[in-house]
Amino acid sequence: MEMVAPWVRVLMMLAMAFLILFPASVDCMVRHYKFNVVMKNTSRLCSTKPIVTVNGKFPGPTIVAREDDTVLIKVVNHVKYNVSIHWHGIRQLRTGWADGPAYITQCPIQPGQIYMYNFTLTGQRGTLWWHAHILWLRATVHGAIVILPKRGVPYPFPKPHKEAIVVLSEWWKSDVEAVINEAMKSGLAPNVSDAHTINGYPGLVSSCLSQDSIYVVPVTLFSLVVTNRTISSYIDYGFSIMFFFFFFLGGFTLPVEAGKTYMLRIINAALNEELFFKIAGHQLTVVEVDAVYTKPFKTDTVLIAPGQTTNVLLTANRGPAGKYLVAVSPFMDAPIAVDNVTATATLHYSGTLDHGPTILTNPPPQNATPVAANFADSLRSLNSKLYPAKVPLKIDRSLLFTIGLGVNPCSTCVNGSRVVAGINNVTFVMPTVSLLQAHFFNTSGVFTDDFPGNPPTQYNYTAALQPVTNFQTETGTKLYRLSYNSTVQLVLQDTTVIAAENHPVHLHGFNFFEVGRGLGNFNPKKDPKKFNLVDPVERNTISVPSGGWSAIRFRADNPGVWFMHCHLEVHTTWGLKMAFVVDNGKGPSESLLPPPTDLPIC
Ligand SMILES: *[C@@H]1O[C@H](CO)[C@@H](O)[C@H](O)[C@H]1NC(C)=O
Ligand SMILES: *[C@@H]1O[C@H](CO)[C@@H](O)[C@H](O)[C@H]1NC(C)=O
Ligand SMILES: *[C@@H]1O[C@H](CO)[C@@H](O)[C@H](O)[C@H]1NC(C)=O
Ligand SMILES: *[C@@H]1O[C@H](CO)[C@@H](O)[C@H](O)[C@H]1NC(C)=O
Ligand SMILES: *[C@@H]1O[C@H](CO)[C@@H](O)[C@H](O)[C@H]1NC(C)=O
Ligand SMILES: [Cu+2]
Repeated sequence: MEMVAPWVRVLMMLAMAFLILFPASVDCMVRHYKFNVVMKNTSRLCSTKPIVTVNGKFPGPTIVAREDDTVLIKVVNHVKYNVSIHWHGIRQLRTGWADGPAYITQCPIQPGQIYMYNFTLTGQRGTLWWHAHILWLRATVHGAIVILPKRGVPYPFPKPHKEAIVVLSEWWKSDVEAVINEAMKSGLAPNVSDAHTINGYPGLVSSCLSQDSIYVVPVTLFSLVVTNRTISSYIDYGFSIMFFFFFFLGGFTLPVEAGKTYMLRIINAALNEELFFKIAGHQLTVVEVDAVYTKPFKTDTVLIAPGQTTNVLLTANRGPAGKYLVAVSPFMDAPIAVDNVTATATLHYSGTLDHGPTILTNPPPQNATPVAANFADSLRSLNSKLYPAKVPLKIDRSLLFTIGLGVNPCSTCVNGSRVVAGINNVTFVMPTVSLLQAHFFNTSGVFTDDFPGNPPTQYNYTAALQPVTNFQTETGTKLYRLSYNSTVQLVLQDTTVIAAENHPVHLHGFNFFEVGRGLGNFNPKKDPKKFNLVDPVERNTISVPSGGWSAIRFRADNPGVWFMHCHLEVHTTWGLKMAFVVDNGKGPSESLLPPPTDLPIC
């Protein structure tokens, strides 16, 4: 037997003690977390500002649980803003009250108030994440959710030596709420961010080189919160994932040992930018996206859109020593301004001198459409016996939604007009009470269920030039009603109104299969013949290609009100959003549960 440190032995003994004390009962447990939403002065890019955080951390704490566990998160709002938190990608079967988007499934948690999110993890395993779902607070209010497989169930790939969470984000030197408020007033696009971050740090950004001083702060990647089971879950997770990271102020460092394989759980928490992720000299093997296993495939570049998560295996096969650059850069293949600053981190082989050279890599060009398309085309569901792809084959509802920008009159705006966005020419208007409450209590006057299932007028959606007559949108709080368990095919069609752009569309409450994608206008006669109905990728957020379309399918087996929106925050703000209302079924477990007693009121 290998020599183990005394503290490891102590932990092992404690683990055994717990197994004796809590036999089998640990099969599915209740995990308690407390999220204090607090301001925290934070310095990046040589300047300091107060940011909204959970528990003073940026990125916020990681939630760790197993499939079948129930998670209770008590959110306490200590800031001046209204707050709500979304558990991005969690199915929330019958528990829409815990989904989180403000004014969709709940009223906001007002300053001084508390709300307990209560949900069970069913049929999902992998990486998801949580983020604020109100205003632009998710810029700094976000963190990882790790769903481990059920106890004793292995990953469908070789067990990695260690795991690490890699949260990608954007940083503005200005107050983020001031950035979007300024844009809403002018009717123009908001300022792009000043840098991207990897686990909170931009790395070597030339505009700020005074941060070379190295601070080494060991930080555990997961924070297990005070609970009666703290120690058991610590051990439970600790053995598989205990992993210390070192934050250098000059950037984030990922320590590896030559010959070992690591799993990176990558999350794009950026507000407005799709990102490329690359590590110099190393191939990555994609094994899971959005908490669904994929057929493993090797790539040197990962494309990840806001809202998406991607697990990759990284084999440290370049040793025995060396330092390799990790680069995160934007993907934008439309004439739209983005933050073009590359964030950097370092892959550091153990035994390498800190001051040695780092092997560099060039990020793909910003407009590298082929790199992006190649990545998207490589994704396939694992579709194994244990993890089948249950693609709906018979379709009850076939929908076509155009997604894109528009321009509406605005007398107080800079140009007398404002940029808006919409779906099927509807710019969604947020209600002042929650849609789920209005649905559950049958309150009239909050929404209508006449969202158009097809574009109200047909035109060449992807024409090089759009006539000005296509610019204006209609406004309203319109929902699309689905009966329980109906199967839906939804074609998301980008438009070239103002400009074609790649939109990462996120559906709450469901996973869907992307059965097809293409450029130009969707052809309902020809394109379905090429659909992949065997092993299409299953996920919760899909990047619709710029000037193209993506066809998704899902089964409406989750009663409630489910938001669907572009996960570029600027487009959501401009109105690229709608919701599905899914009626109750007839069976005993086919209806929405009643609201919890502490549900915030408006
Ligand atoms: C942040 O710093 C300012 C100026 O030093 C101070 O007034 C404020 O109280 C600090 N805020 C927090 C949340 O620590
Ligand atoms: C969480 O919700 C379940 C129903 O889904 C309920 O039985 C349980 O009491 C709730 N727990 C708390 C702490 O509210
Ligand atoms: C946005 O950028 C403009 C031009 O650089 C600057 O004048 C303005 O102050 C910025 N707005 C915010 C909120 O930082
Ligand atoms: C911890 O256990 C005690 C006694 O069993 C119980 O009263 C308390 O509510 C539990 N706390 C949590 C956070 O579950
Ligand atoms: C917070 O939410 C409540 C309920 O919707 C609303 O009345 C209030 O105006 C909001 N506060 C702010 C500062 O927006
Ligand atoms: Cu979301």
